[in-house]
Amino acid sequence: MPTLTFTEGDTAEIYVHNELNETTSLHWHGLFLPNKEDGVPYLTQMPIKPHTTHLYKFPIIQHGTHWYHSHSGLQEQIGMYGSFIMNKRKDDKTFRKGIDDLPNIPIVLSEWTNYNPENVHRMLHNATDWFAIKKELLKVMSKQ
Ligand SMILES: [Cu+2]
Repeated sequence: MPTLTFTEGDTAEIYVHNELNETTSLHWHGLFLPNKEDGVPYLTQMPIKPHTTHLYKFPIIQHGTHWYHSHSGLQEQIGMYGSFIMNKRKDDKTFRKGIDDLPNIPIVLSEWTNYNPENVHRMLHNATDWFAIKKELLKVMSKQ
C-alpha cells in the first residue's frame, strides 16, 4: 500500500475507501494515537464495510519510520501493508541539518507466499507435512 508521510505536529486524515468485497481495518503499528483510531475490528472500531469509506484522524505526536497493515483476516499476508513515515519538525531542537532532512527511501522486507494464505493457515492447523516435503526437508532428515 502507499507510503504515508507526515510531519510531527500534523493531524493525519486518512480516508480508506474499501473497494474489497469484504470488511477491512487498518492498524497503525507503533503509533501513539487515540484508542478509537487503533484499527482493531470489534475492539476499537467496527469493521469497515465493503464499498464504504472510513476516515482515520489522529494527531502525529512522534517522529520515525513505522508501518501500517490490515488488521482483518489474512489481508496483511496478501500485501495490505505500507510504510508510515513521520518526519521530525525543522524547528525541533534536536533537528540535525544534513541528517534529519535526508530523503527517505522506504524498503519493506516481508515474507511472501504464492499460496492462498487461507490454505497455509488451514494446513498449519492440520499438521500437514506439505511444506516440509516441498522443501525436501524430510528427505534431508531421513539421511541423518
Ligand atoms: Cu502491527
